Amino acid sequence: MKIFVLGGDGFCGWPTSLHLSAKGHDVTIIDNLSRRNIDNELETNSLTPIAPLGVRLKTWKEIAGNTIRFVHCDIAKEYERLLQLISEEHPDTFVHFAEQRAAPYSMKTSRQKRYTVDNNINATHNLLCAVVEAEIDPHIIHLGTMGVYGYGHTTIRIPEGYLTIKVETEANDTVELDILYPANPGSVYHMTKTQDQLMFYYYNKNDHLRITDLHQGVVWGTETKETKLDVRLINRFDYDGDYGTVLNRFITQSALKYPLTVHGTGGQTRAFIHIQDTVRCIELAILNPPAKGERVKIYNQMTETHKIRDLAAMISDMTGVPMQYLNNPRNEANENELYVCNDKFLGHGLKPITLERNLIKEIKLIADNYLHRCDHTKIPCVSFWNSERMEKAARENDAMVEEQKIAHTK
Ligand code: NAD
Ligand code: USQ
Repeated sequence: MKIFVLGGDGFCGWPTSLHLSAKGHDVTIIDNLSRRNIDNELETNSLTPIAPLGVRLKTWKEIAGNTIRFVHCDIAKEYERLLQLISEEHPDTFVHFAEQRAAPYSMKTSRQKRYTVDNNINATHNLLCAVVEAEIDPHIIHLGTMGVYGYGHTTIRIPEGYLTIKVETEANDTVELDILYPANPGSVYHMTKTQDQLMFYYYNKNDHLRITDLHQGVVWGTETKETKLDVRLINRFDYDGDYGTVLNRFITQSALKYPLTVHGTGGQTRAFIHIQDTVRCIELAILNPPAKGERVKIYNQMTETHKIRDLAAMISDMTGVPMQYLNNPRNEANENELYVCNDKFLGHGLKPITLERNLIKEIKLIADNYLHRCDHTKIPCVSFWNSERMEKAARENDAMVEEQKIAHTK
């Protein structure tokens, strides 16, 4: 299959590109390298030493004998270029990762809020629009988020995208409707993903585009089967306060013996998936495309749920590194339950990598190889969802953070 991987230089996109190429697909990466530029802007870096994309591709050719092509293109801004590529190449499948994906980054200031909206909404819309204009019928797979459902106190098991509801009619009987699960974004970033859903709904209805939307949980881990083959293929691993996701941050912190940074009570429940399972799920989605005329196919791409404080306690028990409870910079519920339906991927044969059995391996990988690259000053989360959160943290947290820093350097 000819596959375009949009955002193929990123944390999920790079291992996916390698895996699809290893399976014999003809892969082209389209990326504007904006993620690498944001590292420069934030003066931070991946904990793992990621090679320039040209080196990554040359290494893959050396090792696997396969060519992955690269096109530098900003799909949110360079519509004509994207259209030309699609019209000339006629890809069978698109895997669309090309968005600004960090919630804290999207909440920093009006500049990052506006960038996230401009980039993510235009990237998705340009892709849909170009596919229609090129008059082709590919399968479009998008990486969405579990965060579109929100994190209320619900005891409902979250269905895969659609909710069946019963509504009373004017004639006093009831009709059953399948609607998109009500959107409840928790950040500007998550809001763009809820907007993506509507664009998919519309282009599927109007232009019969075949679309799969993967509502993915928090991804953890570093390496996959292919990225392990050579150090120049290594995947990125973010640990900083903006891009580091919670479990990868806890893995880094425990290796550093830096008290684990639990926001609020840690009663937030989230869904998780290992990066190797991400790659496998995308392959399964490619192998199971929707039929022409079928509504947008939605999968919940996650394998387990945990409360943040339970994860921190699990790692603390394994490593002896204490936990610290910090004022939560985010405007989110202190406690929530989360029950998620993920039957579709399990039905396609996914065998999940479990957190309990693999955490120690990840901690050891980081501790043994990359800790010297960590800049401790980049660990605190300094993006606040609103001014009340910022003021409260400034009043109560600073002293605590200072104490932790001192304890850590002793
Ligand atoms: P990432 O930031 O590492 O990768 C995104 C890639 O897209 C980068 O290489 C970036 O340069 C590129 N990109 C961004 N905007 C672009 C544009 N306008 N044109 C071309 N390229 C562009 O992010 P990731 O962690 O790999 O996430 C990939 C996707 O998966 C995102 O859409 C994200 O919302 C989703 N997702 C990620 C996670 C996670 O925990 N990492 C969880 C759920 C969903
Ligand atoms: N958290 C901590 N301590 C930390 C960092 C985070 O307690 O040091 C908490 C946060 O407050 C939040 C939870 O952990 O309650 C998850 O935060 P996160 O940064 O791991 O994940 P999130 O911001 O939700 O975003 C990540 C990805 C995003 C993806 C999303 C999937 O960056 O691209 O869409 O996970 S989901 O969470 O299911 O919406």
